[in-house]
Amino acid sequence: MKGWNGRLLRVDLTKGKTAVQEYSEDLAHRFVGGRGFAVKLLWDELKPGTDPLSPDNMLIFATGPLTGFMLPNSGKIVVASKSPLTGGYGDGNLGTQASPNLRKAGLEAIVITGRAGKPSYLLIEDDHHEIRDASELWGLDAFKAEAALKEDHGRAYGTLLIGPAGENLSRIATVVSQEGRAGGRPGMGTVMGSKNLKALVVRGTKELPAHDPAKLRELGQEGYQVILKKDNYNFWKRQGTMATVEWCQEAGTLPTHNFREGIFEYAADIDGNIMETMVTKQRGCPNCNMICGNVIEDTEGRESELDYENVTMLGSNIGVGDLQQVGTLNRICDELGLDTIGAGNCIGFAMEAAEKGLLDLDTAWGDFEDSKKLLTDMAYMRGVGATLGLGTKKAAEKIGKGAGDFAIHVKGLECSAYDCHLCPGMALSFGTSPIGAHHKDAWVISWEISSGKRAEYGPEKADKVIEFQRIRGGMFESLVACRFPWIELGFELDHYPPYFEAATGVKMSLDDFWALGDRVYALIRAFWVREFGGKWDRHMDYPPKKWFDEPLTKGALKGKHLDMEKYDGLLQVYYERRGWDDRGIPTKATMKKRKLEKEAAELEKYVKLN
Ligand code: PTT
Ligand code: SF4
Repeated sequence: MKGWNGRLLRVDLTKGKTAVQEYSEDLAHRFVGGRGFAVKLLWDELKPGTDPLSPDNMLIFATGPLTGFMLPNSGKIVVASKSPLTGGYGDGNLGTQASPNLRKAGLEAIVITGRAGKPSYLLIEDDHHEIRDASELWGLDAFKAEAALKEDHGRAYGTLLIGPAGENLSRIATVVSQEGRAGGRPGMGTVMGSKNLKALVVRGTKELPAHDPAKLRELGQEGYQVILKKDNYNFWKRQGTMATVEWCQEAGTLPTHNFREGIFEYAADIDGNIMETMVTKQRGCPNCNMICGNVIEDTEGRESELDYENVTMLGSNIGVGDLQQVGTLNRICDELGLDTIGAGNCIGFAMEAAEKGLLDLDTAWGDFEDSKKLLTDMAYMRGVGATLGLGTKKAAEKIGKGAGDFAIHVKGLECSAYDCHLCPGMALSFGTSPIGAHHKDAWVISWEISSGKRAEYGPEKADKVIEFQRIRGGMFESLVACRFPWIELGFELDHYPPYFEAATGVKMSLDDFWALGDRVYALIRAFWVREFGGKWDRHMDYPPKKWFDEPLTKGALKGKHLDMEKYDGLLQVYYERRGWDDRGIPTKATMKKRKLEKEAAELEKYVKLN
């Protein structure tokens, strides 16, 4: 096999053993890499009903066939597992030096099972694989632990690690890297902590097996040039994702006070324009020439790397209208290894619960000191943080008294930063995302608002969600390349099939990539259904109740809310287009079309397929 090393590393932390395994060409050709590999491995090997925090759960890190080559924005990695937050399939995607290093160590993926007897870290140096003692790192925040590992091993080593949130099994813990990159929102850091695994440290120096190295070099150089010449390049370099604050404020979709208002009085104090005046440096992922991580000084003079989601969820959603304060909350999340989106939702939820007298908590919207304390308590799972750190769904179940009505999540994963009271297409995107409410698979909101049919529930919205899910959730997550060149600068999708062919020698058209996306989606859905069995129900694909029942309270969109019956109709169109039945389960014919006959037979053991 060219393009793929054809090898993955198995790590059993209970036994303290590692082993390299060759995988089949069929896996490479049918599932490509990244998310495709992850869901196939989880489907084949994880016993249904496994407790996500038990040693039996699998934690997977997977690169793709473009990783490690000098191709635009190819320095990312997928981290996946059965999620302790949702009980279903979970994954995330982050930029890290560990990713190209892993491929150059001759591996595409790492599959970790078991639980180490004491805090440990995994060291990979080409063909040397070792589980090492991490007792001295345990308890350190992610920045300090990373610095210690780099000091021991050198700066050329890539690291993936958890902070105290993962160690203490906060369910909203992510995996972090490079002081500002984080991924795995559905509790991937929690799973890592449950395995007593503090970090992965990776160095690879081998040549990658390219099908056509000269062509790859030529295509890569050309791709970087095309990106540099894109019209939006300079603006992107100045503001990155932070431009979205202003845009969302204008569109009335800025999460404010736990997704109640859609506009924020102090939006201009936390947006990309004000950030531009404060930026001290920029950081980003490997192999990228459109670096987008903007760093400012927080209230204590420390570096904090801002992104739209972080700033909104820790800013307007909890009422904090000072960018340096938001920077501090963001920095705390990165140090603790807490997902900013989950954390901002949990604090917003807590503030609303306190306001309604449902939670014994003396706080108010915008209270910076309380927010800092809540973050720390959620990471260490102490005090009220022990409830909130379970995520909004489970916290609401514990609190009772109708608290679930304002818990903003889908399937247990908190919504990212788009208020959808008047965006049914984006609500469908959250509803049908394969990991719970995340915008990453189908960010249709910009198209929806500019379409002139924002309030409508027409079938074209289901089509658009599927189109985006194929591109973003299928192609980019399986190639494991950053989607920003395409979605933010208009870097043409046609670049990717030639990259793939030069790397692997395998021809895949864009249509073939969409088919890959559909296969991955069908299998992820099968995974969820197998886990939930008879409890699976189409209502799991509904967005938060609040968007239906509690109209927006401010601004031009005051009074707007989603319509339950119309949403259900849109969901039905989505199911029909996907070849899924009324329950949202792929039919036998669809599984066959996606070349998943064996998987369909397995699924039939749990539910009857139509
Ligand atoms: C991602 C989610 C996002 S999505 C953001 S900001 W965004 C938050 N970032 C966090 C953070 O930072 N620290 C922290 N402690 N928690 C955080 N939680 C939130 O996590 C990220 C970029 C961004 S910035 C986005 S959209 C794009 N995401 C991509 C993706 O998902 N796939 C892909 N092929 N390309 C992508 N490119 C962009 O990458 P999750 P990163 Mg992140 C600090 O992983 O779990 O999906 O959650 O990886 O290296 O930081 O780059 O406005
Ligand atoms: Fe990373 Fe930003 Fe570059 Fe994407 S555009 S690869 S998120 S630095």
